[in-house]
Amino acid sequence: MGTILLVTGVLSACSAEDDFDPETAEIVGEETAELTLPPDVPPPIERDHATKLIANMEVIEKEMRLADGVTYTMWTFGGDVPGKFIRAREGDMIEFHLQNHPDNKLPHNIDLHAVNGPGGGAESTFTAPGRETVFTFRALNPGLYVYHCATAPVGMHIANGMYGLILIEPAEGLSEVDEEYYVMQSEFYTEGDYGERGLQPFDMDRAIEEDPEYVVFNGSVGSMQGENAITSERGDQVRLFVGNGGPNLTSSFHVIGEIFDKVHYEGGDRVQNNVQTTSIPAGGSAIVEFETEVPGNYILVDHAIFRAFNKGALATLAVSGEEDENVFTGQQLEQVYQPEGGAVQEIPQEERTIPAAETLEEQMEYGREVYTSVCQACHMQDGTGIEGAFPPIANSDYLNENPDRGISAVVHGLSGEITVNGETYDGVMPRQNLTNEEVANVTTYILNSFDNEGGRVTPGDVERIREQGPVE
Ligand code: HEC
Ligand SMILES: [Cu+2]
Repeated sequence: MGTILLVTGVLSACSAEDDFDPETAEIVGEETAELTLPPDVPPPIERDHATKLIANMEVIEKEMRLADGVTYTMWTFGGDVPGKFIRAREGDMIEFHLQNHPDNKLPHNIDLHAVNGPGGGAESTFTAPGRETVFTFRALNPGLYVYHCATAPVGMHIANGMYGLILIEPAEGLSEVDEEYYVMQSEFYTEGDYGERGLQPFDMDRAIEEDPEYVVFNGSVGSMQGENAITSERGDQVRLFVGNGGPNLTSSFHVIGEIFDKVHYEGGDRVQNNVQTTSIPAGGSAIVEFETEVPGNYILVDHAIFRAFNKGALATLAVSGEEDENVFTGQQLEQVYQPEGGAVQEIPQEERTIPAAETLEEQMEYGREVYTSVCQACHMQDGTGIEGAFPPIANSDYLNENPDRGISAVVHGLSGEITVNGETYDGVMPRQNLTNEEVANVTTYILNSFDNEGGRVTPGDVERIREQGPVE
């Protein structure tokens, strides 16, 4: 008996939060919620009590960038896709104001998955252009929740950008981390194919087929790349609030080169440790946390990988700081591999049997074969590359200014910052193990394709660049 009493005493003493009931917690004071645009997250909540929290969300319909040269009429919560991030605390009484800008054409509403009540607030917030509606809900369940418009046709309102995240922090708060970011995946169904320029209308047939042209993070291709990459310092703890607006696809969310130390899968309380890829359903979320042990660029992808490399689902986390060879060395060796015998030697180039091209036509034909089998994986079939990762060799001012650079990239590899058509790239192109003949053919092929300015490269030119070393 004595023991039982003792145990009970210990349990109730261990945390004042044990008594916390979000449904009856006293509401103290009032404040206006600070909402943020992606990839930013409002600061952690310092309050140790529930409050009346006023959230103002303005719906704005506007034309926005979807990819370079491609725009789309987005319907936004707060002026961006995804919509503004809302951060509240378990037990808060949230007074939600939905404002529909007078210049908008359509009525909208909001269904917050954090709400216990009909439609998640959808019926209470049905708002015509130039009107405002208000409803109040109590944040009873901590977690990371999606919100979205639920006005008919619902799919179309979501497809046009109407989703975002609301975090209800548990009363005891979340653990302290160094960086927090807001990342949300979604798809766009455009009439034009991927990359087709101009203002692209919504394509209902493609949406019904669940066959999007774009799968993106934070509303556009390249939203978090180059200068806009999210950042961290080596040794920091990073927390990503990841949502999936859909409207249709489940995300296989993965960060290349990182392991999630913790995942609050489905945005709930439970934590799974040591996760490589987490599944995030449409209309769902996950909180992922990891330490950035090694500096470098980490690519966020939907590991349904064609979506990443062909539909836009790529973003970059740039980690700065000192290398730590105890965790990761980088390449330590690159040499010829010979199954029999270990001697390091050059592959005798004459022994490789490739046809010698006689004419420009033959060079083009053989060059195309090399391009398709080797270069296309990174520079894409049409030579346009991948924004933020692989530079275009189509209409490339960098290449046309000095075609020797093309030969050099192939025989010596290329790394460090370069500028191609006004965009900066800082990637690594590995040296390609090709014969002089093959290099001559493939560079001739690219110079005479993809709107480049022409030119012809001979095996002799390639030999010269091999001997001369990398071309600036
Ligand atoms: C594994 C991916 C990859 C492959 C395969 C690859 N490249 Fe590259 N390439 C790159 C990257 C990355 C850069 C930019 C390097 C930098 O930022 O310094 C680049 C740069 C270039 C450039 C100069 C920049 C420009 O856009 O004009 C040329 C030309 C080029 N590559 C041609 C080729 C050719 C030809 C092949 C096939 C023989 C090839 N590449 C294969 C990744 C690749
Ligand atoms: Cu809407």
